[in-house]
Parts: sequence; C-alpha cells; structure tokens
Amino acid sequence: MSDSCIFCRIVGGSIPATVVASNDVAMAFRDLSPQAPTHVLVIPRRHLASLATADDAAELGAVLSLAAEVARIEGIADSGYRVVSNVGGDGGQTVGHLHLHVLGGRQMSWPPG
Ligand code: DGP
Repeated sequence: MSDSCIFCRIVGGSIPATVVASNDVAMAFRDLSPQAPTHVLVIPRRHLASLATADDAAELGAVLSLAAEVARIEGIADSGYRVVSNVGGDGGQTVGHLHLHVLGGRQMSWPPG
C-alpha cells in the first residue's frame, strides 16, 4: 500500500471508484476517462508498479481471471473485447500501479496508437 498511489487509495477506499467486481486479490473499477463503451481497470490489491515488476504468477492469474469475469459481467464476452496493460514510458503507462484495461462494446482497431 502506497499513500501516494491513486490506485492504492482506491483499494483503501479513500478515493471513490465505481467497482464492477472484486475479490481478495484483485479489484475491477470503471476507468475515469473511458475510451470505449466498456472500459474497466483490473488491478491487484497489492501495490505493484507494473507488469515489469510482477513476481507472483498466482496473483497475476487472479488479475487476468477477474478481467475475463468483468467481460462476462459487462456482457461483452461473446462480442469480444481487448485486454491491455501499458508498461512504462513507451507503453504509455501513466499510473504506476499494475493494471489491465478491459475495453469493449465497439470494434477495436489494430495496430493501437
Ligand atoms: P495508463 O495510462 O495505462 O496508466 O492508464 C491509467 C488509467 O487510469 C487511465 O485510463 C485513466 C485512469 N485513471 C486515472 N486516475 C483515475 C482515478 O482516480 N480513478 C479512475 N477510476 N481511473 C483513473
């Protein structure tokens, strides 16, 4: 837990968020600046800077599983969706707490910008 980390503060409840799903390991909440009709962030409750410093396969598996559950909850599992984790500067990461973006509800393009 880091007091300076926005997502840790969401986990701790001091910053509000619209929670979509949650369990002991991970939490899913709506992105403040949605880029698609469904845009949910899935994070580990434990502070991890990014995928680059992830060290627990079970924890990562729980985060990924929750992303798939979010897609089912949001009704986009059958139509399709995208899961993205931005890592570091070139990856476009702006919040230093590992997170997966679950995006859906529209046709995604490739390559990403
Ligand atoms: P990234 O650029 O991959 O690090 O994505 C960070 C995302 O986090 C970005 O899409 C906007 C979102 N975000 C930033 N601050 C907050 C916040 O306080 N609440 C919520 N729900 N989302 C936030």
